[in-house]
Amino acid sequence: MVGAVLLGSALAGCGGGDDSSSGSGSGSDDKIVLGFSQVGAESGWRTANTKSIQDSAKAAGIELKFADAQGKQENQISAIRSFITQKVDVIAFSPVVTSGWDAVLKEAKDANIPVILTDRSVDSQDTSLYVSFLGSDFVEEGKKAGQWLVDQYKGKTGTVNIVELQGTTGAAPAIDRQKGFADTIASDPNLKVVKSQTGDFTRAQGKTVMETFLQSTPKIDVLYAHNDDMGLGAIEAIEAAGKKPGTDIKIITVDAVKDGMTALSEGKINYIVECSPLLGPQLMDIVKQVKDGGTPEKRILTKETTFTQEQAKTELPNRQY
Ligand code: GYE
Repeated sequence: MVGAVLLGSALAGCGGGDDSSSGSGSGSDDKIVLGFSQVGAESGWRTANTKSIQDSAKAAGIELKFADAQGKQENQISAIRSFITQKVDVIAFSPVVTSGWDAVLKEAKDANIPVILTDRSVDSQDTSLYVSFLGSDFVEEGKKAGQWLVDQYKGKTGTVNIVELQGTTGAAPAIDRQKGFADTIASDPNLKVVKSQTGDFTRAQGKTVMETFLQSTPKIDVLYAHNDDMGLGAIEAIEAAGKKPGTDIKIITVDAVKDGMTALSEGKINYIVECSPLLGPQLMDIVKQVKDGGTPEKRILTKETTFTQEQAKTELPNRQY
């Protein structure tokens, strides 16, 4: 991505953009109305993200119209249409999958309502359909997960059988976390992904799919799960199969929510790549900037780290989510 910036410096410039929206100027005492369409409540990450958005809207004095799409794109499209009808000032949403948004985004544009992508991206060629995209670099997360594995097996011989629990099919974090990981482990021909299937980012699906992996694949050395929740579900399946998670099967996950960090500190997970759900405060800053006629950066990245088992023990007491 060209022109990506890290948070902090991202919101500095306030251009005198061509503000054609109504309500700016004299009526500026009025509360900004933000319509937000959330993916659902599929994971600990999502719950923390929802709370962050609700809390920070309140703190910023922004009126939030919040819609939970229960994992369905059609619900997100209707929510966005309803926000357009209600003439909200700004629309933000976390697109469940990357494709299929052009029509509704054009409707918002024609109605002069700016749209901010939060957390996940869309594959629209016309990038003027949204003003900014705030969220993590998921390819980078996949690379970090892969690099840890490459380092673990450096100089060792023998095939390493990896199973992968993918996120929601067609979702940006599933596509990108798979790609970053695959590209990185390609440097070691011993590292082989033998099974890869979606667990839809949920604990229940993570467990079910891991059960089938365990049945079909006698030798599993490593599990790479695209989020903590699927990894936690898989841990239950591994224990039920009489194996020791973290020892018999090494586990790498993404997110670093409290439950994931707890399992990491207990030795059941081996490595977690952080993905921060606390996007609310930055989102409210962008909303205000857009409402004031400013031009936010097109791509705003969240700053993230990684955790080993030792680091998880130190970090756990401070974890907010
Ligand atoms: O990693 C997963 C959630 O889009 C980054 O969605 C988010 C992902 C997160 O369900 O736990």
